[in-house]
Amino acid sequence: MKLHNPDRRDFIKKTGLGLAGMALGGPAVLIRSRPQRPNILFIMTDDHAAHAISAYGSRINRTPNIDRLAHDGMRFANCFCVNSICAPSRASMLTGLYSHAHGVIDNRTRLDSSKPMFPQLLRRAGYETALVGKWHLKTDPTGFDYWNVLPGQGMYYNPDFIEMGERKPYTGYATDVTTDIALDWLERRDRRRPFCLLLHHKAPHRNWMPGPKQLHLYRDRPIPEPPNLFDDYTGRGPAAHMTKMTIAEHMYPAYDLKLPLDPANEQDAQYWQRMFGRLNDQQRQQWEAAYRQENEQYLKHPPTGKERVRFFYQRYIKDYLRCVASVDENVGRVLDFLDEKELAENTLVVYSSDQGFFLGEHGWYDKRFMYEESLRVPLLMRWPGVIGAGAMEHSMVLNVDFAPTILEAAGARIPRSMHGRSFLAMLQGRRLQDWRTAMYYHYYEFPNEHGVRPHYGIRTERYKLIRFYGDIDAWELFDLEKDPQEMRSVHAHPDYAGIRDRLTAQLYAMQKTLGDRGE
Ligand code: SGN
Ligand code: CA
Repeated sequence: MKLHNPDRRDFIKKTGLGLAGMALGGPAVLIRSRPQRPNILFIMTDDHAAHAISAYGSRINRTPNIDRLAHDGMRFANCFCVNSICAPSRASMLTGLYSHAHGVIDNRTRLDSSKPMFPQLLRRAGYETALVGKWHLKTDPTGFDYWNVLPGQGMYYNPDFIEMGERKPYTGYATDVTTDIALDWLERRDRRRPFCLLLHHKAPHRNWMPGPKQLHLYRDRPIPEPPNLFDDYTGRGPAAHMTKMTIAEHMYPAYDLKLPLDPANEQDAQYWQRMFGRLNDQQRQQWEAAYRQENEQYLKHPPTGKERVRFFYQRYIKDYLRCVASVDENVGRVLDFLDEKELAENTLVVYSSDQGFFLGEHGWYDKRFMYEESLRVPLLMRWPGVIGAGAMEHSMVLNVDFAPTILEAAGARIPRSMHGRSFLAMLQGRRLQDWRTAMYYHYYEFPNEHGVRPHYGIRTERYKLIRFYGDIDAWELFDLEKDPQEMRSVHAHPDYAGIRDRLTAQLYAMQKTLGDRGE
């Protein structure tokens, strides 16, 4: 790395950073010798899959602002969640614990606020803390000097927020409004203390309503389809066959696909009215202008068979990516703000999502499964002077590691009870000798609207073993090197008997160590 920027050189002198890592090869890494406590800006989105970020090699969109974090910081190629659903993931990030230990095993259970959580620990250590946007943990947020959150899942248009217990309506698009509130708090914050801001977007969660500025994006541009859009689930056990999350069969025409409303479809009408009812006249006009022509075409010549699925996929993915584009634009606003206020140098910026998402792979939307698209979460971290620009990390990190890592970066104590482990050393370009080479996963919510069976499993660098339970009892084993799309379970294959037995024993051992029940 060339230190051609005089401001940067000054900064390094000022903060007592030593130059190290030149001998490591690859991007040079600057290691702090006397760390100054960084500000923490944790941007999180809802259901943003890594494969819809260009820094992760997306085939379907560009995210130039999110990519700035990868360009100037570190991209984690193998970051996974431990239970691919919203509330449990959020609780894991806050507490550093697996679901069974923090208690939020599904979206229905409440968070036990007495568990230590990193924002509250930072606050005790002298940070000013704030939370803006999606929360979804039912109980009021604790450990924040300021909080302003969306009730439940929140609304895309003209959303209500709950500011420190008081419900207030806002005008505008959720991603813009959430960013406005966050920037406003940054302006007003106590400058004598480092800050920790959790900026948590609703987007790009279902029902994928684009903002007014993005309504025409991708208009005449078809988005490439995943190769397994027409997966018929042969080669998998019963769980994949039993889902209710296919683009072909399980989307509401109006609510999900923005097709003209059929009042006879009462459920769809009710869902859609709840969302569309929020728009003001001007927003409605913009909205209708965006979908009108294509909808008229659709009604005149409704596609059938595979063409119908293709049309639905285009509708779904374009709206999803439009929501992502607004997130990207707003990430740019926040990064520009940090630059303008000269905060960028001493702020650790984290970008992640509560889980991954299926973007048509296996014919699906939604998440929940331990399959790759849903298990993997994006993780980008920028901390100038500590993380080398353009760095990439392949070690397996988990969302339960976020809390201990952030606490260590802030020089705060990490509670021993946390399951996760700090990977701060990786940010500094150092290897952690005894880092994990396998991870444990457990998804519990059942019954659920997408018919995904509860399951637990283990993923190593090469293999994934899953056991589905509930009203079924089925195992799957994937060789991710030979079958990265997880199309063919080799659980019963004689060549894999040894691996299967070894992984089964390892899975049960991990379950025991973590203290999780089987089913
Ligand atoms: C809602 C969605 C589901 C989604 C869950 C969980 N349905 O219930 O499709 O799986 O949230 O998402 S909707 O009809 O209300 O849009 S999570 O990210 O909050 O866990
Ligand atoms: Ca989510």
